[in-house]
Amino acid sequence: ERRTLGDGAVHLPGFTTGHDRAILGAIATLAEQAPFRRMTVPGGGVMSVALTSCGDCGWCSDERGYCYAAKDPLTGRSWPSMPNVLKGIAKDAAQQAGYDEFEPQSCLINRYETGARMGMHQDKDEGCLEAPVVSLSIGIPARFMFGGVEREQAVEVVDLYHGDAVIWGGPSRLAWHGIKPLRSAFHPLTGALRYNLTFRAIAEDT
Ligand code: MD3
Ligand code: FE
Repeated sequence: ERRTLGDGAVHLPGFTTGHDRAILGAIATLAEQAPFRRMTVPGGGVMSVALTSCGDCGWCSDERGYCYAAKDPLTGRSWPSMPNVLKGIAKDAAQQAGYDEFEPQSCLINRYETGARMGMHQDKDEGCLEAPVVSLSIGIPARFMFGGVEREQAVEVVDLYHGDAVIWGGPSRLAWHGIKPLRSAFHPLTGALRYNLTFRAIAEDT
């Protein structure tokens, strides 16, 4: 099944079906090498979401701002390489949405506990904004807020469930978006947790 969520946003409900255990196994192995951590944001707040990354670089935040860095600031080591199982699923999802050439360099993995949220933001630290972002949702559901390219545009709420893939390309690539505080729920594979994986192409000089 393939739905259109918005201009350039393609939703593939249940896309990861059959790969869930492989995805969760990969996350567990990655987290041994680059643990989930909550990062500080400019202004001094601490994110409620815990995150880690794999691939050539990883998304980082501190008091000074956001960037993609080749080394994990927590361990001082390079981020673990992107597991082939994850890269393959992301490339297949992108292909379904018409992006045959998508080559993700980085995968950001967000981990939500009950109450964790992500405020409205745009993703534009990647440099290559022509490439889509592929997201995979695993575990308990989340209420995703999907706005427009302008901050003032109306926000639509869309539920994202275990196994859903969404490919954010075209005009949706710069849409404002966020996640409402996670409601308490249980999923047999993750317990009370939700994971979101986002695969991104990053320009060299960012
Ligand atoms: C639309 N993550 O990591 S996934 C993020 O569920 C992020 O953890 C949320 O926003 C999460 O930056 C939302 C859906 C998503 C991800 C990336 C996007 C939507 C996007 C990038 C551009 C446009
Ligand atoms: Fe985002």
